[in-house]
Amino acid sequence: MTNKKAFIFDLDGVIVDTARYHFLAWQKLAQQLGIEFTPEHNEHLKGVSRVRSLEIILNLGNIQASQEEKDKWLFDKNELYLSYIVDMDQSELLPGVLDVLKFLKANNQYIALGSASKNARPILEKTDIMQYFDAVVDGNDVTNAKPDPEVFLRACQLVFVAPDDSIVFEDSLAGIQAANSARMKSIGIGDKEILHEAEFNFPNFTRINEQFLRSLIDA
Ligand code: B16
Ligand code: MG
Repeated sequence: MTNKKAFIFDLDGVIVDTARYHFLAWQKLAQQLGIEFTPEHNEHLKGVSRVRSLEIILNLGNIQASQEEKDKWLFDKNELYLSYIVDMDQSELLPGVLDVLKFLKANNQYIALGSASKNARPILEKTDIMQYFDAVVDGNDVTNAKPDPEVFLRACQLVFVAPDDSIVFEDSLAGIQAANSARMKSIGIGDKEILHEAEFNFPNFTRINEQFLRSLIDA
C-alpha cells in the first residue's frame, strides 16, 4: 500500500525569511504615520493578508483614512517589500527546508503551498523550488484569510487528498488555527510559546528528522 499525504507549506517565515522583510516594510510605513510598531505587534500580522495588516496598523495608531490613502499605502508597502526581495535566490531558503522538500519528493508525497502572500509564485521561482510543488495556493486564489482554513483546504483538494491526510507547516498562530480547524496535522515552525496550539513544534526544519517525516507519511 502506498501512503500519499499532502504536505502543505506556508511561505513567509517557513520556506523563506521574508517575514522580516514584511516587518521592515510595515515598520517604515508605520514610522511615516507616527505609529509605534514593534516586533510584538508584528506577530499579529504574520499569515494575515496585506489589506488586513494595514487595518491592524491603522488601528494601533487610531488612524482613519480614505480608501485612496489606504490604496497608496498598500502600494508603497508592497513596492518597498519587492525592493527587498528583488535579488532573492536559493541561499535565502531557511535552513533544512530544501532537505525536507527533497525527502518528501523522493518518498513520493504531495507537496503544496498554502500562503496568504500575493507574491508567493515569484518567490518560489527566485529560490528555484517551484519544481517541488504539485499545487500552489496563494493570496491571489482565496477570499478568506487565515485563520479561515480556505487556503489549506484548496491546497489539499488540488492534489485530491483528504484534510485528515494533510500536514501543515506554519510560523503564524493564525495559520496553525487554520490548519487545526481544517482538521489537518499542524506543525509549528518557530516560537513554541506563540505557536502553542500546534500539534507538534520545531524551532526550524533542521530539527525535523527523517524518522519524524516517515511517521507522518505512515500515520
Ligand atoms: P503579500 P504567509 C503572509 O504570507 C505573511 O505572513 C504576511 O505577513 C503578509 O502580510 C501576507 O503573506 C501577504 O503578503 O503582501 O506579499 O501579499 O506567511 O501566509 O506565506
Ligand atoms: Mg508565514
